[in-house]
Amino acid sequence: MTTVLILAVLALVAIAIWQMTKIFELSQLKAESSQIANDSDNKTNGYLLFAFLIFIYGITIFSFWNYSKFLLPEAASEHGQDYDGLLLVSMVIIFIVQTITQALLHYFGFKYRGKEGRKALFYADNDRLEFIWTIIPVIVLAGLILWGLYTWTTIMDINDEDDPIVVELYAQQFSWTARYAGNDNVLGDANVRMIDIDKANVLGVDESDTYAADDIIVKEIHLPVGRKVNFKMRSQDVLHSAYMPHFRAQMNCVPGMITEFSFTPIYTTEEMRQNPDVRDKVKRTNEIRAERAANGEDNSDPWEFDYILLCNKICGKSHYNMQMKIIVETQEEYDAWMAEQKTFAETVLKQNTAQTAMNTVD
Ligand SMILES: [Cu+2]
Repeated sequence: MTTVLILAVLALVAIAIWQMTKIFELSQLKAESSQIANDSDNKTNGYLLFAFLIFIYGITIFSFWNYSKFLLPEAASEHGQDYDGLLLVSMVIIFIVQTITQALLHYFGFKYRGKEGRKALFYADNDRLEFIWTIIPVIVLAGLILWGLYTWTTIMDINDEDDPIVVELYAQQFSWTARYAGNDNVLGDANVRMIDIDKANVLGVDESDTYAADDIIVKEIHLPVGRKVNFKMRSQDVLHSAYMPHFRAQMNCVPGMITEFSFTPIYTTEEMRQNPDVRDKVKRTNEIRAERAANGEDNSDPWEFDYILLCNKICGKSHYNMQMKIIVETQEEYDAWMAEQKTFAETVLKQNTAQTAMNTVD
């Protein structure tokens, strides 16, 4: 921050000096005014245009070369592939059009630069030209928009086809909790007003709702590969946003309402760890971490790739801490994990029964 301020002050001082020298020059009243551009000024500006063109092409190539590796790896969900395809085509079109139009713009700026005795041509209009440069963007943009709308409606069409697993994502400052709908695959009713900390009913699940008994509350999401998941998001306090970047999924979590997102994971965590881009990223990160370890700094444990759920709304001081691991595995591994989990009936409700029994004894 201090560096930015110092730079800003230096820039302002430089501008002030420049302006003062200009005032000084003007006060020197010469016969030939230096304020009117002559041929040599125009030529210099013409060449500067080319220099700027080379600069923007150069910085584009530099950015591609240096920063492409920071992009997300291949999408790990079915719809994510369509989403990436749409983005890629849009970016390629923008890139080509930008490269060509910038070259033309700068070239003509140079070619028709001011020259002693040269007069601008008065050219009213050309219907044919205007038609061409209107119709081409119209067709391209209409195509992209229609394709985008189709992709959007397909992604956002959340339905119960193909027997999806129902999982609730519960957001609160500053953690995530997931609730599986259990054997009946129906989530029990829940409301923040029913939160009962004494009974450890932290999600406010309705204890009298029979659908709630087999719900499973966890702090780590496991998903079987190839099976559709319908997520239902809730928030306890402020706006949060459930963001699962590798699955190209994001949905706001809004207090007082249930929002939804659905996707089908297509690669297990193990498979994704073998992805060349992921391996490269893990390798780079661990090189940095090894260096930190050598210097005895924090955050130096070797890192292993895992899918992740993040909060993507600045929801408070510890917002950065809101994350939960997602493990995509085979159906067998998922079933084995699920069998180990305790249901709402086995945890909160059982505690209730014990409490009531104790109260009766009293
Ligand atoms: Cu948050």
